[in-house]
Amino acid sequence: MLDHPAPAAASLDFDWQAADAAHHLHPFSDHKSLHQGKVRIITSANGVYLTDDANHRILDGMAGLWCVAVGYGRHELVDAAARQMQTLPFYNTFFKTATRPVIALADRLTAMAPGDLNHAFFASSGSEAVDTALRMARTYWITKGQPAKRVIIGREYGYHGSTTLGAAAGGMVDMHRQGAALPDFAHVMPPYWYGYGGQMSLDEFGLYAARQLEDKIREIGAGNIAAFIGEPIQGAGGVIIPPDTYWPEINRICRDNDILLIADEVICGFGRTGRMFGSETFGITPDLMTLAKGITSGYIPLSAVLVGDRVADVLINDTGEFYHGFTYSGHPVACAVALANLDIIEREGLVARAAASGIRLREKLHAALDDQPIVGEIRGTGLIGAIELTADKRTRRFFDKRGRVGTLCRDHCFANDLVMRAVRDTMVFSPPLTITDDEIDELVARATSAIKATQADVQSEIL
Ligand code: PXG
Repeated sequence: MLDHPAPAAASLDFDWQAADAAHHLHPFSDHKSLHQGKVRIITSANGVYLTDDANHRILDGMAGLWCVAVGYGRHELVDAAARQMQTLPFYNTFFKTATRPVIALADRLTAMAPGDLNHAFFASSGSEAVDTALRMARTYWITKGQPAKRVIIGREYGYHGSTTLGAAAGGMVDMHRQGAALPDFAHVMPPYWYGYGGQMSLDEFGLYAARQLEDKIREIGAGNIAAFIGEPIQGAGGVIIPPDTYWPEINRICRDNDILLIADEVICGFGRTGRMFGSETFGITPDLMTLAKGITSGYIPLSAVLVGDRVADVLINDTGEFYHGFTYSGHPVACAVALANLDIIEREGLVARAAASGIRLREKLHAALDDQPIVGEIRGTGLIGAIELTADKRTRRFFDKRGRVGTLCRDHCFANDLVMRAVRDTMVFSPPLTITDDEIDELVARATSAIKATQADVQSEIL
């Protein structure tokens, strides 16, 4: 066993990597292969840059995990947390009590939200928000005397978190195989034109993919289905951006079949797509909306479910007690940080800035990478985007053994002090919304050298 270090002072001779390998189980990690290398220890961050314990300055093209919207090192958020901790570090919202930060945040979020999402329920993670939305959808139908309406339909490559309900709603088969395949969940194809569109135009494919939902509803029976859940853009599934025809058709299908529509905006919310919510970018009219990540820019855990009038009226007037909630539902410190974070987003015009920076980023990426043989597509909306690596640019053919080229490219990015994630062989990025033009140029330069190095590996058949 390793001695426990006193923080900073003993850190020089303490082997942090060894201690990590000995005692720390990481999320979504193959620990054996993790232990073959050394874990990278991030020690501080400012703006869009991370610093590691070897003093590398790394450009964070992922905004943490799609969450650090306002960038690192924002003292306003620290001050908001400290002030709230000094005044009231915790009180719950269960037994006829509330705190001012939670009320202020509910008021503000419901004013910002599109449509009639006039009520907010709080939790601490995106997964908990999804779990809550699914419980609300089923409770809605039970209250209305239609308990058979229980099935939740999600999409392949959808990601809705790691609680069992969220993982079952998501379309990640590896998660289903590890105990998260539940009855009363079904999945349809994602609107992934690059992968599945064949010779169809984008608009044709958008309708085609949406109508897979209609087919699935016919198969299961609308009388058995509670809700459809989808991310406006599927983030963790590889930044799958739907054609413009997709979401309006999904709205129609859900309405015609009396199925609730849940927009999972955990990644898309708070400006990521160039509008405040992805639902605005794509014309989605959700009954329920889940939010997390950008709500506090990741400075402290917080999530929310916004509830439309149709569901809220039933839950409030007819359900009686809704037996659901978390110790930290509406945590006052997290809500105070969220309010300060929204102040920054609004004051600095970060939503409009994300739209403009995204256009610039894609122009630069096209200029640098369009002629590279392994670059099949560059796509994005606002400051979320992807670069498809391909075995054949013309036919959009995937590499054999999917994921190996992507991993190689991700490692080249890391070696170039750039964080970009690989999803299969799709490189994905979502930098802080505060990224400057110079930093965009730097991101493009680093990504370009990583992709050229990957190209060279593929050509020399290092694989
Ligand atoms: N919904 C969506 C759309 C998400 O992207 C969750 C729910 C769950 O949120 P929590 O806070 O419980 O993690 C997410 C989370 C990745 C990656 O590697 C993506 C997420 C989380 C971790 C890793 O792309 N998204």
